[in-house]
Amino acid sequence: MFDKILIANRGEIALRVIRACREMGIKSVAVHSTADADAMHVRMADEAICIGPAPSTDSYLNFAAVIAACEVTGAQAIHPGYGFLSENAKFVQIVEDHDLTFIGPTAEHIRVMGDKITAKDTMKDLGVPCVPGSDGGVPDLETAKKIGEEIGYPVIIKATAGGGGRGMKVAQTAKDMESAFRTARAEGKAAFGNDEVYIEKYLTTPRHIEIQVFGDGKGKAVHLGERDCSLQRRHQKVFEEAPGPSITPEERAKIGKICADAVAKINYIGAGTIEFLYENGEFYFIEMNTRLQVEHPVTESIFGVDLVREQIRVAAGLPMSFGQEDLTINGHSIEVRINAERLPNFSPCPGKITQYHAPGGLGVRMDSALYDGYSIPPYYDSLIGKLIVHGRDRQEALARLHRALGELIVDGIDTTIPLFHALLEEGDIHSGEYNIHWLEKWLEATYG
Ligand code: MV4
Repeated sequence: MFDKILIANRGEIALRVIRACREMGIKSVAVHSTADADAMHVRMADEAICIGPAPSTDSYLNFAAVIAACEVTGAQAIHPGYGFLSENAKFVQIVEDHDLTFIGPTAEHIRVMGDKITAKDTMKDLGVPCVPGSDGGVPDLETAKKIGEEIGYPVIIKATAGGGGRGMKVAQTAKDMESAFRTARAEGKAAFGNDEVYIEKYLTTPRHIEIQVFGDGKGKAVHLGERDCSLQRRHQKVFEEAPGPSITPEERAKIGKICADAVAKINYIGAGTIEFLYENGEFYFIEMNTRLQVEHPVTESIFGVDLVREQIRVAAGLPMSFGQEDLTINGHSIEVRINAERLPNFSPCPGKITQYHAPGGLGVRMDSALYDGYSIPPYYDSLIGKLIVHGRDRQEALARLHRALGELIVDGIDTTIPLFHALLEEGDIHSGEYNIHWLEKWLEATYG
């Protein structure tokens, strides 16, 4: 096992990893930018080292500075958290070249899943159900139109280097194909330097269901059920739950086994998320995320496992501490993302926290790096906390969420807290009847 792990991240996820390290008797090293000298992760880690100026390109994304911080402190492994370097295959290669351990998948797995066409090809070959569409990349408009006729409109054109909603265009009819095709291509080129695109049947009212998988890198893998993350605004999730209110135990077991078998077959190591669109009882693969996700706590809550501890174990070459037969669901969990944002436009709202009070009590977990008097810097993500509740069933989890939101105090800035109070008044949220378009429609109807 490692003696010392460097955490190449900040905020709540850095604390999350430090906590796992401390429970495992592993020393932790925080890295920080000059803007984060007073940040909680710097205080909570055993050691901290400044790796550059405020912009993340010069600090949290600076390969050389992160590697040098390992050499200076003697850290043997790097946990990337989510975002930043977590899905950067080039960085992982450099980590390995320096005889350090990246706590996450191999550079090769990150590369394969980072290119959406290769990811889909790979998953299809492994028996994972995919959205009907083009067989790989679509070279020109003529081919695009032919595929449109074959699969039927509406279709969606997606940039292979995209993901998370960037470089996607819907063509409702054949007439839209030319502009949608050109725009998706141009966006892929401009944003990622890659103009390759592919085409899928456009699903009009799906849910976003993602399956948590975990592999030991040696051909063994499990699934930890699904999360329903359909409540999103502009591809940013705001409310996530597990289990999914629309998924039956039989469906879970079936798609879960398909996913676990797929990642076992490729010797996947660590935590991964296989994203699906779910419509009319069918799952359609869209993307795989090769990292720990923001919403991993809802899965931890219902399975009672520590996913970060497990990531560290397998990275150190130890076996996973559970098998599929040990994994049973207990109750229901919901996470809401507390962002430093002003409603109704969700504009970033950094600034000084004059008062912070975290909720507590049975079934409440608050993952946050906030403290009284902390100033949220303007340089980074607006996520400032995650409130995760657990109950014996969905109704109890919702009631607990309502109670915990009432205890939470974040003063001095605007946050997304009022959004969740408002959502808890909605019948569709209580019945669990929502899809990927529900939130944007509701926001439009509610705030105009
Ligand atoms: C789709 C789709 C409908 N049909 N693919 C958006 C982000 C990226 N992960 C995939 N996305 C979508 N792909 C097909 N074939 C609709 C979306 C989509 C979406 C997906 C999940 C959650 C929210 C979404 C909001 C708008 C569109």
